[in-house]
Amino acid sequence: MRIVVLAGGIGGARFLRGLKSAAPDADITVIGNTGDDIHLFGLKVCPDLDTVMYTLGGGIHEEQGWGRAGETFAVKEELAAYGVGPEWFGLGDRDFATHIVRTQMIGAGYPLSAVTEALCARWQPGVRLLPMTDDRVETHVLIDDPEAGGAEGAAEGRAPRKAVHFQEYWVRLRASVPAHAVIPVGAEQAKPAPGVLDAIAGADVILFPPSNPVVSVGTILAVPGIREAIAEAGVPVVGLSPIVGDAPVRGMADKVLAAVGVESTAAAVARHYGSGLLDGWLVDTVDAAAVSEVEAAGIRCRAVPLMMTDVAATARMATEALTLAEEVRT
Ligand code: FO1
Repeated sequence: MRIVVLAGGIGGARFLRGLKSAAPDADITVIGNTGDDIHLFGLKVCPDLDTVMYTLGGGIHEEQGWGRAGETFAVKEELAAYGVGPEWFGLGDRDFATHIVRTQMIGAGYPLSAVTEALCARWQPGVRLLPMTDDRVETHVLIDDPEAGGAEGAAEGRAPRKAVHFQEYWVRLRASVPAHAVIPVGAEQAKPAPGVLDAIAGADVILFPPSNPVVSVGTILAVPGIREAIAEAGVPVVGLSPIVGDAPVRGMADKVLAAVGVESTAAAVARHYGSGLLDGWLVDTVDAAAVSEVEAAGIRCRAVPLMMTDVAATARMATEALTLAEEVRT
């Protein structure tokens, strides 16, 4: 069975670990979000690609869900000693090696897809990991400009706003201020990476894991051609809600959902994707009341446990998603 998964960071990577366990013989292609990418210290950092690669390759810092296990921070400390920032983004020594290899290969003319394939040759994640595009896309978030009157100024609607890089919004600001817009800068000019459209066209099933529907799955869908390819693939598309009991299981999906006018509920996210894209949607058992609302939107829905407490629980979720896919397959 050929499965295509649109994955963001931590939630997507953890789901993939369960999917591999539930479908060990499946041919899994992951289309990874690159909108979180950031250029620091002259290096290109790809958080979501690295989280998938490290998690499935066995190198992840398990509690954090990002970065490498067994990290040291000598380089980060030396950079700080030189007064070279930013200090708010925790890059470890082992992780730096990944960004050095990536940046060196890109500098030699290799596209990000080839670089990702080369890095995965070491990590053997057991899936084909494709960046959504080889072109540069970086998500920015529009916030109230704290230097210009901040939130109270905004109350009168007069404070100017400014765009900050997604990583600054999420890591430095801890998503603590309202996001007025989320802009995947460069998405309109981006092209799907080699292999992406072929993988979608050749899929038997397409899954949206419990990744952030705006800044992860949403960013992948913003690359021209990808949303259309999925809608026209003619195979079941099944998603798993990242929102459980009206709150994101992890991260700050509610902050960016508000930015795009979507309420933080399992049903609202399904409607946000739409029945033109989704054939099936899994909500957690605490959201069982949402099933009828989702079905009314033309999307088959089932309530099952969605907490990825361990690989076995996640494998059960993946099995439920694949089962629902077979039910909706016309
Ligand atoms: N997340 C944090 O909350 N704090 C960090 O210092 C941090 C550093 C970091 C370094 C490399 C990397 O690949 C990811 C990192 N992340 C950090 C996570 C990252 O912000 C998110 O994983 C994704 O961008 C969103 O899924």
